[in-house]
This record gives sequence, structure tokens and C-alpha cells, in this order.
Amino acid sequence: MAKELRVGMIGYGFMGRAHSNAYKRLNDFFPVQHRPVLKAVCARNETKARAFAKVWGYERVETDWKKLVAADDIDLIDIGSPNNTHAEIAIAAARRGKMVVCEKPLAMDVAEAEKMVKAVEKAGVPNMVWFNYRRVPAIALAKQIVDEGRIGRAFHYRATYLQDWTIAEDVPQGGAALWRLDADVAGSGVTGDLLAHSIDTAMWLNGAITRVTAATRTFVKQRLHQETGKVQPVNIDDACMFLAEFDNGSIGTFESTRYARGRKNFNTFELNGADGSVYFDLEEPEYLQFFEYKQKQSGKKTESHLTGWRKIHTTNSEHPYMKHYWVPGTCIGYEHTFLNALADFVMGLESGKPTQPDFRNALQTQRVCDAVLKSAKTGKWEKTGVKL
Ligand code: SOE
Repeated sequence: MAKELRVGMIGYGFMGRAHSNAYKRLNDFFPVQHRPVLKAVCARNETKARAFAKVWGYERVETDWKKLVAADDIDLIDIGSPNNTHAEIAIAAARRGKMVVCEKPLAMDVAEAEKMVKAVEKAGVPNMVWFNYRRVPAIALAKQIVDEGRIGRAFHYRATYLQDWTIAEDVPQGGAALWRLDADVAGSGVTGDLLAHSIDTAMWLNGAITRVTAATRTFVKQRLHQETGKVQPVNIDDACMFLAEFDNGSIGTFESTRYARGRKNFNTFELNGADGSVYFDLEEPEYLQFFEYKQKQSGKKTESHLTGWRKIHTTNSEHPYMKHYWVPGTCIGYEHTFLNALADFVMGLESGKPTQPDFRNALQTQRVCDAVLKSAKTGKWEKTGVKL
């Protein structure tokens, strides 16, 4: 028997669309009992919220999130609004007994994130953070390969996340779409927005990051603020690079910027171990590259003249998530990473084994982000305090 999952969506931007699409398609691809119902979308701008509701099929519009979290006909609150709204909404929703799913980064800082974790755990409500890249089949395959012990002792982790959309000095800060450039609303720049993805993936694959040393840059020092109409200082990090030490003894480098001309959403990582390596590049999202030094399963001696990187097209039904889609050789896209995340969340509800990353897990990523930003100020190595 289908069980309704009545959704209250907060925010109608890029992520509001990505999440709404996932709710609409869930039952088309995944055999779950829950049936999402798009009950209400909430945003301050009623005209825009109405237009969004019409396109995506929400039954009603709210302009006050407090009303939405108090509504009896809502089971789940989805927070897709700017970062400085996450904590207050999530805490209120948890207190009302609602399930809460939240966009990344979880919070503005660790202090806020800790309060959010406390609230959902005290209320005992299911929760998740939309770190969607874990749900790229090729990245999920990398996790499988690591868990199968095919990488062996890890030595190096290398991540880049590069974009170029803020190079022009006349790009304003603040307001719709551009709040990511306003530190009061976003918390940080590339560290929370882009490196949070890289850190989440890294710790999923390679374990806790224990210490970091970082440097940040703000290339454009002031920009017109869309809401105040004034030219104001820019307080976000436009670029950030850091070195990391992992609990397993390996070391890592992370680089992120919005000033890499030509790079639109260049998200890559490589993990090198004694027995093998994996490499991923989001510009070729259906491929995982794998180098296997030891052919463990066959038990045969390695034939060195045949060894080399394998470029695995992760579209077989054996690959993560792919049995829910098309025939081998056909691809899925960016939007499916959100659909896969939602499916994992709902399957977690149904199996009683909650999916990851939940708020507590995302708090660990927040710890690394805060340590990175601190280190960029102190110029020293900083401990992260991550507990996985
Ligand atoms: C920023 O440009 C952004 O939209 C991030 O906020 C997303 O999390 C990232 O996946 C794509 O880039």
C-alpha cells in the first residue's frame, strides 16, 4: 500500500528545482512504498513561488516558513533556501516532528550545525543532507572498490573543484542566485559551496580528515550588493587550497576556485593506494578510472605487460543505481543524482536503516570547512575534531 510523503519545499532556486524533480520521478524508477506529494512551496516572493508551484505541481504556496513547518498536512520539510536560513528552519521543523532534508553545506558554521544535529536527534526525525555527488554511479562504484579492499593502504587523495562564473568584477553580490557571494548569507565562499562536496566525498571514500592547513584568496575585493544598492566589501573566499592529513595516514590536497577560466563545474578526485587507484572527473560523469595493481580475485600473478588504467563505463545494471534506469551503455544525468539520493533516503525510512549523510555525518564536513577557514586566518595547521 502506498504511503504518502507530503513535501513542504522551502526555496525555489536551482536546488528547489533539482529536488522537486526527484520527488516527481521517484515512483517512476524506484519500487518504494512512499509516494511523494508536492503539498506546498514556500518563499518570500509570492509571485515567483506561484510560478514555481505551477511548473512543478505544488498544491499551494506559503510565504512564511513558520506556517509551513507547523502545517499538519506536511511530513517532510526540504530546505533549499540560502545557507543562513538552514539552522532556524531545520530546528523548528524537527521540533514539530517533521522529517528534514537540507541542502549543503548543512550550516553557516559548526556551532549552528551542532544545534541542528541535537534538534533532529532529540526529536528522532529522519534527516539527510543533499550531498548529491555521492549518488553519481561512478563515485558510488569508487566507494565499492575501496570497501572491497582493492586500493589497499591509502597514500594520496587529490581533489579539485573549479568554476569560473565570478571572474567579472561587475557580477553583483547578494539577492536571488547571487547570495553565494555574500558571506553574511552563505557563511563562506568556495569552502562551503564547493569544497564541502569534495570533503564529503573524500571522507566517505578515505575516512576522517584530522588536520588541515589552508590558504584562501578574495580576488575581487568589493562588489555592488543587489539588495542594498551599495558597493560593499566582499567577504567570501573566492579560492581556497588546503593540505589535509587523514586518520588512515594518507595525505591530501584540495583546490577550489570560481576563477579557473573555462572550468564550469570541474569536480575531480584521485585516490592512490598500494594496490590500486581510482580517478573521477565530473566532466565525464559516467566513467570511473581504476588502476588495479594486484589482480586479487583471479589469484593469478599480475601480467605486467597488460596492466594499465581501466576506464569503466558505469552503465551496467551491476553498477550502483543503474538497474533502475535504462539498458547498458545508456547514461543518466545530473538530475538523477538527486533522485538517487531521495531513493536512498526513502529506502532508509522503509528498511529502518537510515541513509547517509545524515546531519551528524554532514557536521563532520562542516568541522573540516571551519578548520580550513580558521587555518587560512592563523596560517597554522588546525585540528578538525572530526568523529566518524
Ligand atoms: C555553485 O555554483 C553550485 O551551484 C553549488 O552550489 C552546487 O552545490 C554545485 O554542485 C554546483 O555549483
